[in-house]
Amino acid sequence: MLACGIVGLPTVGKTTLFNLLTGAQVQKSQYFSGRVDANVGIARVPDNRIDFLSSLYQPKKTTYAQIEVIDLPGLVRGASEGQGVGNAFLDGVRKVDALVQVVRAFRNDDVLHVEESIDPVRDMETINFELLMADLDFVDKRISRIRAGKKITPEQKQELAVLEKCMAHLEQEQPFSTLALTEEERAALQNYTFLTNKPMLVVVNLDEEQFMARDYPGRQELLASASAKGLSVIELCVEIEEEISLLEPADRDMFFAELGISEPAINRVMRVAYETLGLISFFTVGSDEVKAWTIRKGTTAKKAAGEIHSDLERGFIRAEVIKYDDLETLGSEAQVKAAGKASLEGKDYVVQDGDILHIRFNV
Ligand SMILES: Nc1nc2c(ncn2[C@@H]2O[C@H](COP(=O)(O)OP(=O)(O)OP(=O)(O)O)[C@@H](O)[C@H]2O)c(=O)[nH]1
Ligand SMILES: [Mg+2]
Repeated sequence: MLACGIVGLPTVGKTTLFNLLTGAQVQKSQYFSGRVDANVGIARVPDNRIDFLSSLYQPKKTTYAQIEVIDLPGLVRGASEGQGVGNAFLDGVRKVDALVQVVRAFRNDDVLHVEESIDPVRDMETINFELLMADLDFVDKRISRIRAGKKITPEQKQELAVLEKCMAHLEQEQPFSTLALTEEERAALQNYTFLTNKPMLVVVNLDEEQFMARDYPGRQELLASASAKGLSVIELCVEIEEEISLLEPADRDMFFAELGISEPAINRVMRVAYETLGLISFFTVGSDEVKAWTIRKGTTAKKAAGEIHSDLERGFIRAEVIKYDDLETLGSEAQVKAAGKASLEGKDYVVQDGDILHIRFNV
C-alpha cells in the first residue's frame, strides 16, 4: 500500500487532518509536543464509481482503494541540523511515497505558533528548506565518503560526477525533482532516496472566516511560490471539516451546503494525492466483492493481475476489459458485450483508470 506522510511545523493541524482522513481520534495539541512517534492510519479513497458498482452487483463485500497515512512529528527550523526531533522526523519522511504538507493560516490565540506569528509562505518555505538541507547534507556526506576512499572505482567516479551535479542544483535551492538527469545518471543514484524528490501537495489550514472569504494574508504569494515548484495547493478549514465529518449524514449535507463546500475535504485531498502520485484505479467486480485497486499509471495488465494475486500474474492468459463508463451507460455487462464494447487484452495492455478487469489465468 502506498504511504502518504503528513508534514509541517508543530501545531499547524497535522493531527486534525490525520483524524479527518483516517477517521481516527488522536489527541490534538495546543503546544509543541516534541513527540517523536508517528500516528499511522488508513484512509479510504472515496470513489462514486465503487458506489455505483456496488449497487449494481450487490456484493457481499465492497472495498474502496486505501492509502496509508502517517502523521509525522512536527518539524522545526534547523531540523536538518538535528534541531527538535530532527533526524527522527527526517527518517519518517524518507520512508513515505508522498508528502502532504500542512501550512497554518488560521488565527487562534490559544494555539501556539513556534515562529510566534502567522505567515503561511514563510512556513512552507521553512519546511521545504529543511527537506532540501537534509538532501544537501546527504549528498555532501556521500561525496566526502567516496573521496576519502583509498581507491576510486569507475562506478564511484561516475557516481561522484552525478552527486556533484546534484549538489550544485540543491545549492541553488532547487528541489531534486527538478534536476534533469540522463537514464544513466539516474541509475547511479538509484539506491538513494531524496526528500525533495517526493511528490508533495500543500494543504493550507484556514479558519472559518478565511474559509468563507476564500482568502487569507499571503495567499497570492503562496500560490505563486507553490506553482513555481510544481506543488498542488488545497485550501480548507480542517477543523470545521473534522467536526462536520462526525455528524449524521443528513446534517453533514446541510452544513456542507451552508458553507458552500461542494465535496468533503477527504475527496479533494485524495483526488489530488492520486494525481500527484500518478495513480489510477482499476476495478474487479462480482457477487462476492466489488473492489478498487490502486496502480501507477502505465502498469500493464499482467502486472495489474499480480496486484490481485501472484497466481494471476504467473498464469496470466488474457484480461477481459470493460470500461467503467460503458457499464454505467449501458447498465450491465451483457449489454456492454452485446454492444461490442468489451475487449480481450494481452499481457502488455496498459491498464487505464476505470477499467473493470476479469483476468483469465491458468496455473
Ligand atoms: N481555529 C482553528 N484551529 C485549528 C484548526 N486546525 C487545527 N486547529 C487547532 O490547532 C491545534 C493543533 O492542532 P493539531 O492537529 O494537534 O496540530 P499538529 O500539527 O498535529 O501539532 P503537533 O503534533 O504538536 O505538531 C489544535 O488545538 C486544533 O484544535 C483550524 O482549522 N482552525
Ligand atoms: Mg499532532
